[in-house]
Amino acid sequence: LLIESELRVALRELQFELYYQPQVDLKTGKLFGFEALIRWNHPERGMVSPAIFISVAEQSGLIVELGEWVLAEASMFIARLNEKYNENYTVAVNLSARQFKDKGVASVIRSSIINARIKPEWLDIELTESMLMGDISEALHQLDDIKALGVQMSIDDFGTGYSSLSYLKKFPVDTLKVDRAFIKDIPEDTDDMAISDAIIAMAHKLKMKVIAEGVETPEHVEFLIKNNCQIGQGYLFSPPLSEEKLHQFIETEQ
Ligand code: G
Ligand code: G
Ligand code: MN
Ligand code: NA
Repeated sequence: LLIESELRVALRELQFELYYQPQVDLKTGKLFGFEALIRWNHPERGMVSPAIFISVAEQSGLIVELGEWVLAEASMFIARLNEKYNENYTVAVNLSARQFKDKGVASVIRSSIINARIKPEWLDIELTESMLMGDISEALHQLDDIKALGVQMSIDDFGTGYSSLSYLKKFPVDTLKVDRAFIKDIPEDTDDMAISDAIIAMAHKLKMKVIAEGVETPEHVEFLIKNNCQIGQGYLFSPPLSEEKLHQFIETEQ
């Protein structure tokens, strides 16, 4: 596989970059945190989307090394940022299924926290529902090991996978991220509004925060505020940005 050997070179030559997408408090507009999203700055092909290379990295096992780089980089980023602005912003990092299964994942996360000298709660680990199903007791073990570090944990793309609601309450998860599939057709699609409303209400009853993904219009915001969703992420506020562009965003918006 060409892309696999290219990925090895890319790791060695640091052709990767993290972009950060702002997450905002929907009522106040105040910045809450960021999601880190990897980009591959390929010398010939330009910016390559993770949608193309993450699965190759997973299959080849390179994701473990790449994931370590992402965790280290995101941790150093949030250290710089919170120092500069004297804030407690969070940075969410996507974990892949293969990384999550790796026995060493908690110690990798711990090393990133220690090296960057950050508060563990500044780091938010994003998992998907499918990663938590299968061997539930094994998943719970991993979750508890990671949670013991003091980081936050989120379930990404919530509602699109098939997790069992009976396990949801057992997972030490702080936040549900409502998948943008349920947001995009609001306010036209009344079924999507019913589902989003139900997810938000359930999350709150389970004492979890909710982040709506794919917030693109003022109508989305209006619906989410009305239904008590505190935080949103999407193109209405900002696309994922390079660290340099992010400083401009913070200094002009906040
Ligand atoms: O940023 P966006 O374009 O296109 O991301 C596409 C997909 O890649 C998303 O599903 C996102 O979760 C995933 N992704 C982005 N960055 C990372 C990363 O650092 N690790 C993993 N495992 N997935 C990522
Ligand atoms: O799968 P995950 O939720 O980790 O990845 C987030 C993905 O959603 C990234 O590819 C990011 O670029 C993309 N994204 C972020 N905001 C929006 C938005 O408002 N609309 C759409 N269509 N995609 C978005
Ligand atoms: Mn995500
Ligand atoms: Na998502």
